[in-house]
Amino acid sequence: MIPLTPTGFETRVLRIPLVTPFETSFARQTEREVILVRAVTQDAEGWGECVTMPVPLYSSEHTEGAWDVLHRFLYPALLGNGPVNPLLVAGRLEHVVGHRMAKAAVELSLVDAGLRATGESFASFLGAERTFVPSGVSVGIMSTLDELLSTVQDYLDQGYARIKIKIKPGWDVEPTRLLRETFGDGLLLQVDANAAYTLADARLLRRLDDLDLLLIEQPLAEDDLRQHAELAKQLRTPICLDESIVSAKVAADAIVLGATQAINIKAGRVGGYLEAARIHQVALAHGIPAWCGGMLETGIGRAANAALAALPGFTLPGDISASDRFYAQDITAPFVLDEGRIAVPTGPGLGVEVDPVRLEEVTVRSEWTRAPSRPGRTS
Ligand code: OSB
Ligand code: MG
Repeated sequence: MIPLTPTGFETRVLRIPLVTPFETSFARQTEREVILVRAVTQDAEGWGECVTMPVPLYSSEHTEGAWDVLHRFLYPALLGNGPVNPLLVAGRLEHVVGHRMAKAAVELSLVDAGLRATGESFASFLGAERTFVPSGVSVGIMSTLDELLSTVQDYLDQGYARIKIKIKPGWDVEPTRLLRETFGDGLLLQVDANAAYTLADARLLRRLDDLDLLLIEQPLAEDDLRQHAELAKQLRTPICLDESIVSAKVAADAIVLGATQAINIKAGRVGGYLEAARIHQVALAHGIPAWCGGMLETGIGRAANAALAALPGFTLPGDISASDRFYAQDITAPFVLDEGRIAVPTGPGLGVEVDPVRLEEVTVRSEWTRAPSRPGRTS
């Protein structure tokens, strides 16, 4: 990829209303607060999405923290230091510990700019082998079983290829069994606990074993690798780690330990799409199925996810739903379902354009950071 000289970054906090509240074991969301990064370089502009939430409940990152780290530590490492190879951005930011979601957004904005400069699509750059990816949907915790049934029925009518329901203690075996009994053996079904259980719940979780689930996602805490390996010995249902997998290194450790039999790959959680692609290689090499997770992305992150999910090792349907699953109006043209699939963008870079009017409507905070003027120059 061509080296770029970044001249500035525009950072925006967006708040976009959700079409329906989204409840997980850790939070109930009615809007998506997200950070959008625009890189301006001498050759082209590019976009990145920082998938932090306003509260540090899914992971340790959150909006205000990411905003601070972007402005005080990440942008200064890239501005005023000459050309930057977008593929080496992660290395330039490595001295900052953690803050992977913020790093992922910066890297994506420069990779997008680099690809737009040469006209190559992100999918082609990553080595995508598919033009469409199967679309799964993540269904939040509901207040009643009836509401769950009608919601899932509606998604199936729309053509979604796979259903994932969020579970927590008190909302686990019963709703999952009801879905299996109602929709039959053909339904591709999985559950996501977002770390809501402990190893002491093994007996309860074993009751999911006869429901023929594709997998159970992140039953235990983020740092419970060994305990996930213990739990795996007691379950037939494959365990799929999400929160725990923060790098390719941890992915390899988790696989070898027997802690994970499938992997949810999210670029934000692991520090960028390049690390995400490496995790996919690790999974492929071990014969472990991988799939692309989601963080209620806008059209920017959704476009990037579709490209990532088109790599050959993404063998299970991802959480890449149509835009209208979350948003009545997105900041790009919406992604739509086509026979249960999403089309992978083919245009330069991420292949989607941000609608400036909609962007302005949903922006609650914005700031420009420019490269410092070079010392020694008078004009
Ligand atoms: O655990 O996969 C998760 C959303 C926010 C935080 C964590 C998770 C999720 C989802 C939604 O499940 C996936 C999507 O974007 O469709
Ligand atoms: Mg998850």
